[in-house]
Amino acid sequence: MAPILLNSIANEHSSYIQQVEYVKNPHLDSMEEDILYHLNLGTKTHDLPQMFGDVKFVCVGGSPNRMRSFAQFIHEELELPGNIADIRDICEGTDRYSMYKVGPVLSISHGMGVPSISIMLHELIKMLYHARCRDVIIFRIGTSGGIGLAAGTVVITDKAVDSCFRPQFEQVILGKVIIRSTELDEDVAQELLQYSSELPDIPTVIGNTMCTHDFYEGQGRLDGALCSFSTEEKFEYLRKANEAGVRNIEMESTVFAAMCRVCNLKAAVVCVTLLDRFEGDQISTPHDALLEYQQRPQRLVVHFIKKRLGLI
Ligand code: R2B
Ligand code: URA
Repeated sequence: MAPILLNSIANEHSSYIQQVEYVKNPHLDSMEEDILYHLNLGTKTHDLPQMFGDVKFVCVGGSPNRMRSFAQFIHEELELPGNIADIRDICEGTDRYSMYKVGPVLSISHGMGVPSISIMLHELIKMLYHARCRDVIIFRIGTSGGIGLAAGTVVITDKAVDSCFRPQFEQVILGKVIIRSTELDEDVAQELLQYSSELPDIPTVIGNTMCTHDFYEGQGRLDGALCSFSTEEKFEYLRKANEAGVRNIEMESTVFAAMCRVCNLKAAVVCVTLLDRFEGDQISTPHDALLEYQQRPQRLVVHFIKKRLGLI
């Protein structure tokens, strides 16, 4: 089946250019009500413009607990009034995702892997549209496996690439393979890199991020329940990835980049490496070190937000 290339997105952008930004779906306008099922929100049950109209920064990450801690951290850093214990999970009626709002920042969990983040993004992007948000920047803050980098290094994604090192996301729609570009916002990435130099205890690089559909064999690990390749083949693959500019591996960046690009949302991916895949497969880093590493992308993004808000 020949894939259909939507890379230049000419169709997707121009045919609905009159439509309010962010959503790219002509069918939405004819719906009387939009139920954002997995977020437990809806256009008839919630006043979305009132709840979310002032959102300017959206941060998404895999784990619900990490995104709650991030919301509390933001609350402290922005010196917002009120108690952090009062920050409530807006999606508490469902256990699919968690969402917290602190001032102009939204913190949402997306679970693991492409299908999970993609469902969340469809509903989040529609929510931003219904809430009439403008000029939003979205960040994925997460963890990853490094390629030739010391554990704890933060990687700002230049290009999100697939398992064959191509900057694209393939999806089967109506039985046809559709390809979308995974380019991220270059200016936001450069600005993040520049601010990282003001945080000297956070080693940061910019590079390509490979997104896979599996943590074990899909990332060339030898320690899964099954493994169909040799140690030499694993290292050859990692070497090739390194040559293609890949600096880290995770499981959501391509669909995140592709959907945000089509929907006109400025997006960046900032992930910390938990290990160097040239040195091993198992994540044996001590728990406390892992916790500190996971705060690094959060600290960099908070620094960015404070700069943008003119607080520092
Ligand atoms: C990073 O970490 C998770 C797997 O452990 C996955 O969601 C990802 O992208
Ligand atoms: N997340 C991944 O997807 N891979 C790793 O190696 C570590 C975290």
